Amino acid sequence: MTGFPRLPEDFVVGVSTASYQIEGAAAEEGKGPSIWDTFCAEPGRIRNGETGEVACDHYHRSKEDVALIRELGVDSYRFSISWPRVMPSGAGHVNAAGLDFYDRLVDDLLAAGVTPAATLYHWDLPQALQDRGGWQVRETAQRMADYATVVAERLGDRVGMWMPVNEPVVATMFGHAVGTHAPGLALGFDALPVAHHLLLGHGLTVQALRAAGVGNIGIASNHAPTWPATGSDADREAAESYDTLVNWLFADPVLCGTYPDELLASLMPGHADGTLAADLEIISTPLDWFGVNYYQPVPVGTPGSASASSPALEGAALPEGLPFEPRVLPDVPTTGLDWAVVPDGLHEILTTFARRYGDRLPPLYITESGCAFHDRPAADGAVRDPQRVAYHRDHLAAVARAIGDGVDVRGYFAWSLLDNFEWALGYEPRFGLVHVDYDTQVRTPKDSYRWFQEHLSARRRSGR
Ligand code: PNW
Repeated sequence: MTGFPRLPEDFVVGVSTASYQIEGAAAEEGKGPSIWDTFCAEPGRIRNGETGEVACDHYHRSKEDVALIRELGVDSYRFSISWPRVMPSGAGHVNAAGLDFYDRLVDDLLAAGVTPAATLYHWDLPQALQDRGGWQVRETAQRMADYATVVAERLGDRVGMWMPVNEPVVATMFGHAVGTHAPGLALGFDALPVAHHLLLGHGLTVQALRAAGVGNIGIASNHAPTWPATGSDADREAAESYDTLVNWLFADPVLCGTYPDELLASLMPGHADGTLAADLEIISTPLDWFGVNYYQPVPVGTPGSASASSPALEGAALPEGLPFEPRVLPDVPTTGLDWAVVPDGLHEILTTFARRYGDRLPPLYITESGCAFHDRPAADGAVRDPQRVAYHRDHLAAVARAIGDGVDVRGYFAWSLLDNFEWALGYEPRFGLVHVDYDTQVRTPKDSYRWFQEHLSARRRSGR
């Protein structure tokens, strides 16, 4: 196996998961339905009609999973809290069994010497709130802050890192613009208010957590370097508008309190009545750190080319009349999902953040990076995933290079601990360091798990 990149002594190495993707127990012990329960029940939404009803059955196996995390030797575990498990109808009544589950998980992690890192919203909105307009209405942002207060009062003394929202860009674009994720709305540009309300939910939650005495708060925001498909002026312009829409529309308001573009700002709620500025103040409440989820760079050109559209779009039809078109990156290695494997893209997005935001940028974390393949146990029971070992080695090395270039990066969370429910793509793509047999729920550490384990324990022995 190959070497582990040299990283600062106190650099955090972790693994991550999300509630709907691993927990199962979708209707147990008082949990209310989420928009993903609803979405999965609609025919044709999820590959092979799969659902998160059982998933990795983590709700009943969290002790076994914490043991896997402990044995892996990571510093931290990033998980998400299911809002409808804690508040079945999104507001008001609190489900004691739900809070108890996370309370035990946090205690078990601490007993294992692992720092709990909690995401409050990883896309599983209570269905009852969707019925009242979901993220299309401002009210949901306030409900999120109320929910965060309930969680902080219970877990605030023990959770080491907090992320209000995971990937507002994917929730906006997939969930509301093209409709391939729950709640399955294809609103095109009319999805922009959703972005604003998710960001407002983030900001109000940061304030609620601070008011509850909780610190070390960030965000887990997906970012992709955007590359013009060719050197033509038209492609350059197309790439720039895509970049604005998927990267800076989400990072600028959080880090600078502004939208990147006057036209986009003019389409946001509150623009006409002058309340937008006050919202942006809330959205830019200072963070202790900023988390980047990184998967792949995206080449972008003008619409109407012969080249197939980006695999990241999962076959979704884009709204008509867009000024850009995501493309496929030629001649690079790809994952089992045909996602491009480009470690340099991680170095690039980190240095781009440092340059764009300068002194306004808090320390960075990589809150997700990983790759899916169709892993399965060999005859001898081993799960050999040399491509995943190389993926994490090379992406950690890209982080080490960014640190060498002066970017303050404090940690890297591999996506994911376990193979899990990959949203609309179901169970076929396997992102885990641990293989899950969905018939038996048997967990089998892959070679990539062994690789992390070996190097993390060596790092620990040498005092890093
Ligand atoms: C993230 N893209 O989603 C999520 O945070 C995870 O829940 C998910 O399992 C993981 O990445 C792997 O997909 C993304 O198309 C979904 O670029 C799609 C994209 C990126 C991230």
